[in-house]
Amino acid sequence: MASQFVESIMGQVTMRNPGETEFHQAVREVAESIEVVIQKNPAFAKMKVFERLVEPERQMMFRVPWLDDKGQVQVNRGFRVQFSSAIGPYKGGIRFHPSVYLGIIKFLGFEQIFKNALTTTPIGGGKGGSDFDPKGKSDNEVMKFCQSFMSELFRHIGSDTDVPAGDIGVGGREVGFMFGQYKRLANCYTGVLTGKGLEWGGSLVRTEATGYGLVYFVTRMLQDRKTDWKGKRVTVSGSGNVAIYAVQKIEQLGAKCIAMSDSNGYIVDEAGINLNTVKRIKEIERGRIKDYVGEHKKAKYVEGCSGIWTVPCDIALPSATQNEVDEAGAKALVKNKCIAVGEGANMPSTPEAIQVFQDNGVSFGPAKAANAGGVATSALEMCQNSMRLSWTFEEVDKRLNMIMNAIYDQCTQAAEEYGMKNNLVAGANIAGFLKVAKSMMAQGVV
Ligand code: NDP
Ligand code: 2IT
Repeated sequence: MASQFVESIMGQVTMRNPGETEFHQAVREVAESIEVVIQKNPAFAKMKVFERLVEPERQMMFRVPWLDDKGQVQVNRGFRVQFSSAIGPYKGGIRFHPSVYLGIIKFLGFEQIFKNALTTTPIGGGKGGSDFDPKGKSDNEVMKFCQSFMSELFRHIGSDTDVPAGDIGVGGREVGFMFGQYKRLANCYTGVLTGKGLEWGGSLVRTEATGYGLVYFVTRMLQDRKTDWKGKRVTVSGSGNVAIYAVQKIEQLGAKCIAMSDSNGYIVDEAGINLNTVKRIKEIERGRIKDYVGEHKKAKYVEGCSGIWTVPCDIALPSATQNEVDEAGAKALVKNKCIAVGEGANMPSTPEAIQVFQDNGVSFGPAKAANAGGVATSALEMCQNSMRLSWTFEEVDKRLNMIMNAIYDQCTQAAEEYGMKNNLVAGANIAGFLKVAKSMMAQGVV
């Protein structure tokens, strides 16, 4: 039964943001978790802290015109939602994918507020993107698009204002093109984007950070079950930045990845997926996961990506996109005795799927906490840029590991304090919210 607080918030949010279903989903989950906090702290209710948080501080939508290789004019739509600057400059990635619309950017920006608060670093929440599809585009077209996108975005961002980074469809190549255009327009060399190349202000470990951080977080979940990665069979959906480096780290810790996917289908390799092949296909050739079976004859390819959850595994790391694990997928994982799910992607599990995991004793690490290693290392990149120096790989990796452990501790402690022991969804939402809420209370009605 939904409470009056949740229903009143959702009434407002759905009325003001019609049709933005992913945003509604993200807000509902946080509202349900933090209701107990509001009850305990009437001042938060009086000062309408949560009602303010669900309204972005500022949102931009803009035209992105560019010329393709045939000389034809193309028009895309660009977005940047600056959600909350309560604890630091807006911070969050940029997504280029044809499915992007305001509702997706808002769900991502909203979640980013609490994720960033959990990282222990001083960064606010924001997100951006475009419905541009980099797939099948030449480098020249991607550059033209990125330059046009930044020609509008540059006036809204800055190293102490809003610091974008990568997300789906935005990696080192795109960050490079956007940075080049920013620098030219602003006449200023600052760490305005993270995920930069190592030669021009990037941080070691940022490429690996989300996947590594996810694995560090799930390590703690496994420790709580008195087990570890050794000998575990792991399914990792997606085959992009997050998925690849999660697989690299689990292999180092003695587990084996048996299935990966892209938006067309999934591969199963019982011998353990050969990560070098996947890296070459995805990072260099920009090919499809299907290409893998051409080189590894014992592996099989299945068309359609949702069936990946029916592959028996001990641990699942959904690392592709939102709502990729539904109730049926969750039930298949439970049936096959999966013991832990760590979310590498943002909001990959539907509310029904999360319920299935929680009802069946599957350890569940929610995205806001489990995938925060990427943005946390972005904050470390900002720190190094401000100091104009660079730390070693070991130094950054050590800090990332400490941060993921600190996030885990905050989540478990908040869950326990508010009577929901072991519920990391509630713990993450509560701990993230408390930090932001206290800052908002101190800063007055803004
Ligand atoms: P990439 O673009 O590197 O890879 C995305 C992967 O997910 C690809 O394999 C892609 O397949 C697949 N995918 C994307 N959209 C869909 C879809 N609609 N249906 C099925 N599969 C899809 O992105 P990242 O690895 O960076 O991001 C993956 C997830 O992790 C996202 O949810 C992102 O928000 C989240 N995340 C990323 C962070 C980062 O630092 N990069 C940090 C924290 C979270 P295909 O090639 O077919 O499109
Ligand atoms: O969802 C995320 O946390 C990211 N895409 C990373 C954001 C960042 O600013 O590094």
